[in-house]
Amino acid sequence: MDLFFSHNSGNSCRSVFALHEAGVAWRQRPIDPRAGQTRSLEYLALNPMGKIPALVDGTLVLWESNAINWYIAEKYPEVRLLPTSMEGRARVQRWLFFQAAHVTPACFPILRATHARLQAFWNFTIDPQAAEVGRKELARFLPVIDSALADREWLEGDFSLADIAYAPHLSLIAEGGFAFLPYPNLRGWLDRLLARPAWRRTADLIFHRG
Ligand SMILES: N[C@@H](CCC(=O)N[C@@H](CS)C(=O)NCC(=O)O)C(=O)O
Repeated sequence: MDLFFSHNSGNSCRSVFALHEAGVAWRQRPIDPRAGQTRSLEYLALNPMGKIPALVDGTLVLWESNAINWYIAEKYPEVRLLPTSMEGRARVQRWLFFQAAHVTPACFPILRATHARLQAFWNFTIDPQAAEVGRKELARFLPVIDSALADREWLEGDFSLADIAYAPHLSLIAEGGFAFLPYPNLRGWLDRLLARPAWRRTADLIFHRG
């Protein structure tokens, strides 16, 4: 399996985290968007959006980090990154859609405005008003996660792709100074996520070497 990713990319980070949790062999294919490598004809043939990450496994070419993660979880069921019940898998999917459609888009303008290393790497334009809108959106979304974690360590009881999905962008806004004080269950869960050995290896690869 080859994973094409970029340093300083939260979405790449999500799939690298899943691969590290799975503990399987994969080939690192770092590419640099600043050097136009995501726009090369070779890469656009893998992902016509020119976005990262993308996975190649034999004849399978896959983009969208959560689709990649779902494939990893199904390919290596013994790692148990998904619940075994149909209902449990449906609930994990709900968390993945919630992350991709709501939480991460709200985090983006906040991390653009607050995260110096990512600002420098991606040459972000800072929009304070958009960051404020993001904060208001998160004030609606984060209590949902905080409540879900009131009586459990992980979103669906056992650690799963649902937890993996949120680590990159929540950790990035935390690094930018976002206050999670009103969300103690969420803060504890984020700390548990970031303490996992697979996360530490992931953050080292994605955020500390680019
Ligand atoms: N929903 C996609 C988002 C992928 C994405 O936007 N990746 C960013 C890097 S974090 C990217 O490729 N940015 C460069 C671009 O849009 O050209 C996923 O989860 O894989």
